Amino acid sequence: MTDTRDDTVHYGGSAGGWGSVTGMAKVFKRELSTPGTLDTLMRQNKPEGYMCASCAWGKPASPHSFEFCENGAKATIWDLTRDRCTPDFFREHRLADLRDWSDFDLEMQGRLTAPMRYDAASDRYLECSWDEAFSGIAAAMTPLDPKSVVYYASGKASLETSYLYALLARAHGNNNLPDSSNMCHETTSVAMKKVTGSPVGTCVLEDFEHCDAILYFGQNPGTNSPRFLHPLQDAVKRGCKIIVFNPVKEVGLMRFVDPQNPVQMLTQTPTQLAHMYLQVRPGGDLAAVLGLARHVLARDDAALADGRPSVLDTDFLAQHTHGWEAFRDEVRATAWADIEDHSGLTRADLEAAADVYVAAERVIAVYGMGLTQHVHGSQSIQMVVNLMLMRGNIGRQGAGMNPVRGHSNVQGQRTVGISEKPELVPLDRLAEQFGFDPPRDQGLTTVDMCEGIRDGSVKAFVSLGGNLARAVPDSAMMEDAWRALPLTVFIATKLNRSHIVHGQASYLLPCLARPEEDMQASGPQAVSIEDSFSHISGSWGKRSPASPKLKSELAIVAGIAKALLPPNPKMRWDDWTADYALVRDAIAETYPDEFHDYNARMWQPGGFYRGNGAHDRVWKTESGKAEFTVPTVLSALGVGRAEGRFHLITMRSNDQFNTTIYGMDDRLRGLSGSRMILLINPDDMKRHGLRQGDVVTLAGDAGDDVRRAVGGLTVTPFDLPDGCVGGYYPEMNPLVPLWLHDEASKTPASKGVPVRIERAGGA
Ligand SMILES: Nc1nc2c(c(=O)[nH]1)N[C@H]1C(S)=C(S)[C@@H](COP(=O)(O)OP(=O)(O)OC[C@H]3O[C@@H](n4cnc5c(=O)[nH]c(N)nc54)[C@H](O)[C@@H]3O)O[C@H]1N2
Ligand SMILES: Nc1nc2c(c(=O)[nH]1)N[C@H]1C(S)=C(S)[C@@H](COP(=O)(O)OP(=O)(O)OC[C@H]3O[C@@H](n4cnc5c(=O)[nH]c(N)nc54)[C@H](O)[C@@H]3O)O[C@H]1N2
Ligand SMILES: [Mo]
Repeated sequence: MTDTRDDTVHYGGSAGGWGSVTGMAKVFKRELSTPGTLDTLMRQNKPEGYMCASCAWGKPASPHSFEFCENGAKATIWDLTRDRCTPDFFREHRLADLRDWSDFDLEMQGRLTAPMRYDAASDRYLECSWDEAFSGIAAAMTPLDPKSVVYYASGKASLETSYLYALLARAHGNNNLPDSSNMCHETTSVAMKKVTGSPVGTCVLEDFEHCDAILYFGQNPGTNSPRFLHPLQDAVKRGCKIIVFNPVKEVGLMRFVDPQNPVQMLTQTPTQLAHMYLQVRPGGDLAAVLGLARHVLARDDAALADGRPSVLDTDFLAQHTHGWEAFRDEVRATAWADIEDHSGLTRADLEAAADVYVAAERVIAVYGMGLTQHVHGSQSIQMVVNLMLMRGNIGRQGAGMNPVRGHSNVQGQRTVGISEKPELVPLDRLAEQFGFDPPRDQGLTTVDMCEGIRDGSVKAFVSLGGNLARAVPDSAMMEDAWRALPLTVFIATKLNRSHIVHGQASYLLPCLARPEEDMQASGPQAVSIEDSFSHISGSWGKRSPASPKLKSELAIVAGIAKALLPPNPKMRWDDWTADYALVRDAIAETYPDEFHDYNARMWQPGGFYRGNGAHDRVWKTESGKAEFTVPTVLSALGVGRAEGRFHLITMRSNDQFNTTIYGMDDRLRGLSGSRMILLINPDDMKRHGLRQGDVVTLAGDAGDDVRRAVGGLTVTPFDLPDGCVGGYYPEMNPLVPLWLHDEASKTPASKGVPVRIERAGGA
């Protein structure tokens, strides 16, 4: 494995290790979190414990004694801060002034404590009662066409809340239920569903104990799912080979020191994770995987010529797949020169990677935003499926597709009905269960919603968590549009920019965070969430709430529903709020195959498995088989390469959770002090006459007439393929055109944004 080139910033350390411990301690100290935080951390991701609100990685049945990571701990500590953002704060600050504040400073005010409504006369949020908030929201919404109202969810709220939220939207009369998944793994939901019949990953956590090779595309576990490093380390120690495809040399995929292993901590001898690290061009995975497939075919030809058995799983191909011949012929017809050009990788490297694939009995393909956030992201995912099908690597132990989900319950929200796609929801059953007529038309995705906010067809926006003003593409251009909305409603734990870029009428409704005790009429309530492996676990909050005026997310959703909807004895909003077990009974009635005996099974160690057709080789596709697909392109980029154009990768630092910025460090990439940086290859710097420390502007180069720019970026040499640059999300979001999204799912193409570099005083 080659190490990072020495003329770039680099971090010589490893993921995990002492760095992760000090990273945690820093936030812990600054946040002066409430007593009992340590107890919460000890119960994190344990059976009968508290399920971390950071990422969606699986919860093992036999957890480590510290089954949490640096970033999971940061997320918990961030929720349990002592700081409070009370109505007094708004007495001191008009919203116009807060528009100049950074994301970091806004959230640093601490937990929101009381319901508030926007007062235009004073340009402030003023405290109101919960009843005033609910009746005010209902009064503002009632005159609106229900189709002009959007119910967005950021993927954190529990299954119970999410189910009721989706019911609220449908009973109100729309399927406008986009969620953060629309900017994230919607590509998976659409692409995987089409070819495997399952919209989610096909693996379970135990598969990592049996795989011989892992193909690892565009996911950064060191930062985004650090608990994954343990199964990866164990797999490597068993002899499993990991082949990484990523334009960025992520330390988390190279070296890991297990903070739970005293010997490794004291000796600081890391486990080398990646067997090969291939710095593919952004969007080049499609060509790279096609190259692997081409070499697998060559190996098969050679085997058959020598009278050896086929290297393909011919029985599987015959019994379980559709479209094989067309795919095979396309692969044979594709020239290596094109594969090398689009992937940026050499034929020799791709052949070596393909040999690892062929030698492995069982292979898992892991992926994240590096595949999903491209214009042809769906085709990249389907190309990986093609390769996996060639050797029957889906639907058996130790093999399968493993998309790593983001928010802790983002997959679960889709499972229980938060979807703008009515065909994915059992509407007939809901109609029968609740005696109403659910709308049947397509709802709005996040991108559709942004377009609707811009053209005025969307009138009201309800946000169950999240910070869309910052998370969406074209964020600068969107800000004026948000402010023209007649109504915005935010259910949130902390103040963020979306609340400041509010509609003409606006409500800010503070909720409990998951570690906090949720006391209702029947006693304390647990909630449940679904992880990336389709396992559902219960979670108890035990800490005392940040303020006595907080309500649970579920109670807030029920409060809005009761005020807005006509009475319906089958929609038992009060009973549901009093006892969440009744909500779980309703979920089990809607989805009996997956959620039967829900209230008992949610406490099973490791969670209960809700099942997955493709995992059992039951293909719920059009042909009833797993589908091979023939790609129409060789690169996932929507706007191709050209002289002077770079493709921007928008990245997460190790010190953020999406739009929540914990600090200015990106420890694992050896960067610190500022997020306004432009990462660029030293050869490209030379070619463009740039020096380290120059301050430049990035300008959009997508070919439309819109001026998009982000200035004040410090040039920082970094080990990247030529022709691409890196910068942080959400600071770079003004550069992502709203129309640049995955062709099938509309997931914004945040990893392949066409830009040009401008120097002060012009281009
Ligand atoms: N601490 C922390 N944890 C998080 C989050 C967080 O912000 N902070 N966010 C959560 C959420 S919502 C999500 S969705 C996940 C996101 O987790 P990831 O899926 O890991 O997402 P990113 O960090 O955006 O990008 C992943 C990787 O893709 C690489 N990449 C970029 N372009 C390409 C490409 O064209 N091809 C390939 N092969 N690789 C490419 C980048 O270099 C990066 O290493 O993490 C979740 N967990
Ligand atoms: N350029 C670019 N854009 C991207 C991405 C990218 O990689 N590049 N990634 C995309 C992805 S993968 C995602 S998932 C989206 C994320 O988009 P969102 O999910 O909309 O954003 P978050 O930053 O996760 O939301 C943070 C806010 O949620 C609120 N919050 C936190 N905890 C809770 C809670 O328990 N309950 C409630 N009600 N509120 C809470 C707080 O007020 C906090 O400020 O961004 C997308 N945008
Ligand atoms: Mo995400």
